[in-house]
Amino acid sequence: MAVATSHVFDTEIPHPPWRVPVLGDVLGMSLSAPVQNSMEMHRRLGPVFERRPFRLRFVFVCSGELTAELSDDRRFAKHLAPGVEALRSLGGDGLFTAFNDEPNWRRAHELLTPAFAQSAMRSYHATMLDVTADLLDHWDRRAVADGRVDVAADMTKLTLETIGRTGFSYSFSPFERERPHPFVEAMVGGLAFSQRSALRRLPVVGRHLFPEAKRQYDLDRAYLHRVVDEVVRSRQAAGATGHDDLLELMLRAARENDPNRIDDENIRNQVLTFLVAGHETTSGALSFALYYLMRNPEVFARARAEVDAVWGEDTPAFEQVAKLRYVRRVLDEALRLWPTAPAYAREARADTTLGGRYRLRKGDWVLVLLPAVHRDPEVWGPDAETFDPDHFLPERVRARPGHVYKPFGTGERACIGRQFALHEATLVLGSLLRRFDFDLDPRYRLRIAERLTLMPQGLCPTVSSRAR
Ligand code: MNH
Repeated sequence: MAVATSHVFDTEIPHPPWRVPVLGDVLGMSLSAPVQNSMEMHRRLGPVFERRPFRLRFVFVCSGELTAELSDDRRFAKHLAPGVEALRSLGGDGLFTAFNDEPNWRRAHELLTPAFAQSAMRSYHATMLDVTADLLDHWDRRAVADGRVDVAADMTKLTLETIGRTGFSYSFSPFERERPHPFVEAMVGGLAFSQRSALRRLPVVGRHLFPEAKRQYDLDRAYLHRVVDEVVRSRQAAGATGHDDLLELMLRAARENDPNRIDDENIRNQVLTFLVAGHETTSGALSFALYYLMRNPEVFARARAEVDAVWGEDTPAFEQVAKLRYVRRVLDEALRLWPTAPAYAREARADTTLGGRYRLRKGDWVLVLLPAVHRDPEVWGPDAETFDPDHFLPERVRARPGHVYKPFGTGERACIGRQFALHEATLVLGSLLRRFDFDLDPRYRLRIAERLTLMPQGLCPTVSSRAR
């Protein structure tokens, strides 16, 4: 395929052929699978390329070396790419969607960071165990029925319940429902629509696109706000009753006139942000990890042997979770191949040159396409595409350059929930390995659904009680 180039950032950057007036690079684009579609582009166009749908401009970075350079916080900062900025209609100035210079970002960051320290994780452990037990019960019941489970759906139930209960002492009662909680449906609908809103901002035709969808979006958004307000109100009605969670931190700061206190509207934005950011990505990570475990019997056996050796028959104590070093490497490796938050954007703080070659002016930004970065053969060698948890053996991690593995983003705006997610996911994987055997149809081919995050689609193995 011919490679075309264009002048942007004062530098020639490859772009797909067939660029046409007005529409730009829309030919060959995909609304339903933009990440996988861009990975395909990367294979043809190399480590840096651009796509210009309509008047938007996306420059993709796919190499480890450039990703490391972009991690220099003195030269680059988080940028809200159009897809993330569109989420502000739901998340406002909540942590994930706040602009760097919005005062509520620093206040909420200072206020909530202690809730994600290692010491705080300890206090969530019991709740995480409870929610995991609910999942195990649910799968026990499935195992005596036909055994079929929908991995992604059940992982999503689990992770939403975990953040609901640990963060806000609120239960969605997920395993008592057949269908997803309406919160999840409204969220998925709201997220999908907000992504299309970039198109709705196009001149003239834009606001006429998706009129039905806009009405549904308004309903979804109102519903999400009702749930959040209900979560907050049920707490305020209970008064200060010894809850020790994210919501309590925020409400207490307001009561006690803490310098980092945030107002009611920002609290609402944070609650919604945490309910959304705190579950989809972890659910996907768990689902991909289970997929690879089922497809790699040797890895499965090693992981299970570790759980047996470290946990035995006991309920794992807090400290025993991080001791599952191999299970953790399975997760790291799943998040390498399919980082469930697949991209983030970085902008130049001042005029600069990236990679000694791409001249960026202050404010110019690029997208780091993580699944491509994480498969850079310069960093990962010839087996970059192969699932192998030993990629994360300590000596191999030490031998690699820094800042080339970024599933949780980078710098000050990196994921606040990293420890939380890893503790939860390791605990759940360990528990499942110990309790169940899995049978995945050998004809199943990994398909990946893209919303904001990546998720395996149609992953429905049969589970049975572990053969002893
Ligand atoms: Mn999380 C930011 C990935 C789990 C809450 N998260 C980010 C970013 C990535 C990310 C990447 C940075 C995005 C950017 O630069 O624009 N997060 C993940 C992944 C998992 C995950 C892959 C699970 C696996 N995240 C969680 C959990 C929570 C959470 C769990 C909450 C309990 N994440 C956040 C918040 C931010 C964030 C809040 C925004 C932080 C900030 O900008 O201050």
